[in-house]
Amino acid sequence: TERCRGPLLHWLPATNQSELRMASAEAPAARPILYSYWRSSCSHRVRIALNLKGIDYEYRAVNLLKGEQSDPEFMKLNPMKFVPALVDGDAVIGDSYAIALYLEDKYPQRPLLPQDLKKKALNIQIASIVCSGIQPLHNLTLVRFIEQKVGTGESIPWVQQQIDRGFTAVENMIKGCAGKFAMGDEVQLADVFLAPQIFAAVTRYQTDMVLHFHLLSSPQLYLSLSLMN
Ligand SMILES: N[C@@H](CCC(=O)N[C@@H](CS)C(=O)NCC(=O)O)C(=O)O
Repeated sequence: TERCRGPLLHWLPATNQSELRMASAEAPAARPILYSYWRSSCSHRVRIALNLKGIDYEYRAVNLLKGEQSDPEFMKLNPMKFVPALVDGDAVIGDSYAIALYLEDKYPQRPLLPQDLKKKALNIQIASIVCSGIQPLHNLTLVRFIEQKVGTGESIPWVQQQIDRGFTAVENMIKGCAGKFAMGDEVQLADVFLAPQIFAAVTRYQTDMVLHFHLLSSPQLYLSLSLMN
């Protein structure tokens, strides 16, 4: 398919190929392009990771409320009809978790994962809890479904319950290692996933996060992480 084909050099005649290779050797590398929606916590994770790593990128808005995620052109980038999607050269990645790991490998500056294997696994486990055990239980499609089938306002207590359950688990897991941030005094992958989830919980779902913050030495500093986007 178009997504998997990679660079199209092999379609060109031999002379043009070498000219193109020379030109691309001199041309500055194109900036990665992020397809994102401002309120999307999944996109927010990627924006924080890009900013922490100091990667210059082009922002392209996909308005979820207008249904732009179902645009056939966008679906070539993410057939799941979700944001975010990242295009970096010939790499097309349509999932925040995959994007975060890709950025970590391709742009090793300001690492998000520690060398220590146990801490690395804990970071990955927490990121996974957010992206498979919390956020999918309150994504736009599900919230709309609950509002339509169960009743107006009925999605809020459901969402609060899912967020509270996930954060209670995370809170237990970070006991003993939390500092200014969840895994210590440095921002790590777990924080890149937790901060947007907390931001959404507080600003959109009126969730009381105070209980879950008592382990952190600086909740205000932690919240400011979510403004890095
Ligand atoms: N596992 C995916 C989930 C992506 C996802 O659920 N994105 C939401 C926004 S945070 C979305 O695009 N929702 C659109 C919809 O539900 O129609 C990821 O982490 O990127």
